This record gives sequence, structure tokens and C-alpha cells, in this order.
Amino acid sequence: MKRDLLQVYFILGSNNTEEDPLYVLEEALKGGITLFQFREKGRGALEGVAKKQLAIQMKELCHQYRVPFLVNDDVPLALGVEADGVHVGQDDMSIHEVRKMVPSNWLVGVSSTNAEEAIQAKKDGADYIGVGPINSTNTKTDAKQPIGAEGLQEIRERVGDLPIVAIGGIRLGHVIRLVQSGADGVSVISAISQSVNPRTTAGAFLKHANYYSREQ
Ligand code: TZP
Ligand code: MG
Repeated sequence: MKRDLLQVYFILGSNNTEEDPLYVLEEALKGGITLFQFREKGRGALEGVAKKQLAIQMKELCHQYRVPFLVNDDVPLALGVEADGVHVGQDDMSIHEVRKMVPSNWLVGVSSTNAEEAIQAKKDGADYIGVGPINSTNTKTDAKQPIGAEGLQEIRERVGDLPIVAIGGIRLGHVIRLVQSGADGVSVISAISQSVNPRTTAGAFLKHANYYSREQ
């Protein structure tokens, strides 16, 4: 995959914001997010037809801005709305199972918290790994212990050039350190979804992620 796609990877579900999620997504797209994942889970999460409808609207918005649209966990939904890829966790469907079900040009990402999981994901043919949680987060209730920039750096050293996006409790001020530690970009929910100005915040994240990659 083009690793630039991971620079500002925004994740959103309807319960991650008090605003209209489509408004938040469009603002984030205007600000310059590079990849999007629909992650509809937890308290008050939409299901069935309502979930699918929101997914379709989000995909259409993403495509207006030429940003790929990925779905978290739910491979049947991803297929049903003709997404551009899926992201699975360690407890979800395996990459082998996912690859058998989806078109060959889809992006398939996997979450990894340690080097063993990361190396396995690389062997299994993941396009990228989401590494974290970097910091503590209130957004994911069952998040594992934070691994910090040090944990990320260790994983980078073990997986060679596999595309990596850092995730978990990431704020603007963390971005440069994370890119220095081997991340191709950062993935955030609340930093953008709870921002008073998601467009400006997304733009600032892009500037930080970009600025540093140009310096190298
Ligand atoms: N996976 C690991 S941490 C996390 C996910 C989905 C939550 C990220 O949300 P936030 O608000 O950016 O900490
Ligand atoms: Mg999952």
C-alpha cells in the first residue's frame, strides 16, 4: 500500500461524537485526513439497517474527497457497502479468512500490541498494522496496557518496512515523536471527533505527520 495513506487515519462511529457524525467526517475530510475507518461499536452503537445506511453515507463522503473507506471488524458489512478495506483486531476474523472473502485490491489492516503479533500479521500478509495503544485512552473500554513510543519503536525494529500506524490516546503533541519512533502516521478517534473544530485539528495533524516525513 502507499504508506502516505496512513498519515492521518481517522476512525469514527456514531457514539464518538455529540455532533452529526457525517458533519464531523466531512469536516475531517476537508481538513485533510488521509484514510477513514467506520468503527460502530459500544454503547448506543447502531445496528442492522441503520448501521449500513450510515456506512453507505460515510463511504460516499469519503469518495467525494478521494479518501479510502475502511470498515472495522464487520466483513459482511464491508462487502455489502463495497468498502475499500477492513481492519480486524486480534480477536476478530483472521487475515487468512478475511483475504478469502474480500477483493484482492482491498486494504486489510490488523491491530498489534506487541512484536509477536506484529510479526505474525506481516507473515499473514497484512497491508498495515495498527500499533497500540500508545497512550491510555477512554475511547476503547477494553484497551490493553499502553506501550508508549518505546513499544512502537521496538515493533518497528522487528517488522522492517511494514506500514505502521500508531493508535491510542494520541494528541497533536505526540505526532512527531511517534513518526520518529517509526510510525508512518497516526490513527485517532477523540482528538478529531471531540475537537471543537475537527477540520482545523485534522489539518494540524496532517501538517505534523507530513512535516516530519519530509525532514527525513
Ligand atoms: N484501538 C486501540 S486504542 C483505540 C482503538 C480503536 C481507541 C483510539 O481512540 P482515541 O480516542 O484516539 O484514543
Ligand atoms: Mg475488532
